[in-house]
Amino acid sequence: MIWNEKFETMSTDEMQANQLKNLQDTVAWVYERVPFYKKKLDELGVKPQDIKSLEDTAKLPFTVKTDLRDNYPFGLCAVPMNEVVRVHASSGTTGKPITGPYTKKDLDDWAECMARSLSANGVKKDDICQNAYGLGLFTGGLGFHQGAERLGCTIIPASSGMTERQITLMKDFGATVLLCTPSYALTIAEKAQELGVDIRKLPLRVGCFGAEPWTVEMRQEIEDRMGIKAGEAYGLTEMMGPGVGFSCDNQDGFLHINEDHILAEIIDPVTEEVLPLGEKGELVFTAIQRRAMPLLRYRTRDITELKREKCSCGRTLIRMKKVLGRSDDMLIISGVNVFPSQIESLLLEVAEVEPQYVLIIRKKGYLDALSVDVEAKPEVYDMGEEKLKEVEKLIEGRIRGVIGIGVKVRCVPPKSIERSEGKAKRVFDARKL
Ligand code: DLL
Repeated sequence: MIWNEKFETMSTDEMQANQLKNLQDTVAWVYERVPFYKKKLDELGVKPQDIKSLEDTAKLPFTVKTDLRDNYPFGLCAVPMNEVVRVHASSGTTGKPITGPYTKKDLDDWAECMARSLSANGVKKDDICQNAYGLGLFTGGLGFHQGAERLGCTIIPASSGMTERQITLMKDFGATVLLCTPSYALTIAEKAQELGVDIRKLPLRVGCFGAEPWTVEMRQEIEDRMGIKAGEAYGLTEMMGPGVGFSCDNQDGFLHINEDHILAEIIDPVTEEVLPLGEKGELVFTAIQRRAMPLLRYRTRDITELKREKCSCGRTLIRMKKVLGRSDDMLIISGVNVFPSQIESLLLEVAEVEPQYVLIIRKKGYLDALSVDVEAKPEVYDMGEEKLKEVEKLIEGRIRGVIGIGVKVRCVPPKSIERSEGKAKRVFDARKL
């Protein structure tokens, strides 16, 4: 269902006129209130009144992750703290976390964006939503909570973890919707099987998964194991959290962007030139309605492409292709660029293994060596070494044939790879250890 007919099906001309006005207001807003942006704009000789068309976005400075770190925690905040009603933060594996402050209106807008996202994934007022995204500083938990609340759903704020309890809740409360990361959905599916609970026979019917890259093959695997339709949410703390992009009935690997709130561009990550629709590059966002911390031209590092065609679902909102990797996740193995998602797709086609894997990069002399540890299915593992060798060779051959690199594959025992409760960590770079 379309939550907001007006904005989700608006003509492009009207949308762009609306975006321009909000962009102009936002540039003036940060110019007057955020010394970091005043300095950057002054250095470029750009005044807010120079933004006369959407193409003028290209005149604005970029914002990068280190700018957020350098201004930690609230240096980029455009409102006094007494107008900030909530702060989220991303955990960040290295360095300081990224903070996301919100005004009351920012929270209201976020709930609207989340309601659109859930609604497009097929969630309705009568649904019982089990929210297994981490509730806390992470934007996933409260972001989905507010969206489901706006829709009028019944919410089970389970948060992530305690997987056995998730299954008990799902069963006892009759959850119809599961909200969590795709890797956690797999963990839940596996635990249910262990406990002898067939999720396909429960009332669960929809999942809204996101916060990490996952392939179409992984989506199908989760749909099969749980007997549900798996929708997708995309977003980042720097913009608001989830609610930036969402899938619809047309599961064609593209996600709609709430472009009345978030202006999207694709740039060449090296030359920083804006690329036309349909070309692949780095996604750059400007928050054009946010008041507490509207970022200009934030470089996400996520690699994708945009397209603007009316979707069969009726929405006119611009679409981004499903993100399968970040520029900083890209592995360069013997000069070949490899995204972990390419390997995931291939592994999921092999019936003898589980969708549980890790990639390990080591230095072998002067060369980089990639190895893939993947769990064998229990019945395959029990067949013994010879069978495992055969499966390893099969996967090595597929990876060589499709991606063009030589890798060492190891079929490891069932349940030997750590299960995810949030964002899965699947790449270990032993060169940096
Ligand atoms: O992951 C927000 C979120 C929560 C999105 C729940 C969807 C669901 P961060 O922790 O700041 O925010 O991480 C943002 O995660 O730049 C992408 O690289 C990645 N990411 C998020 N959603 C997807 C997705 C949340 N659907 C970073 N597919 C982003 C691929 C995703 N990558």
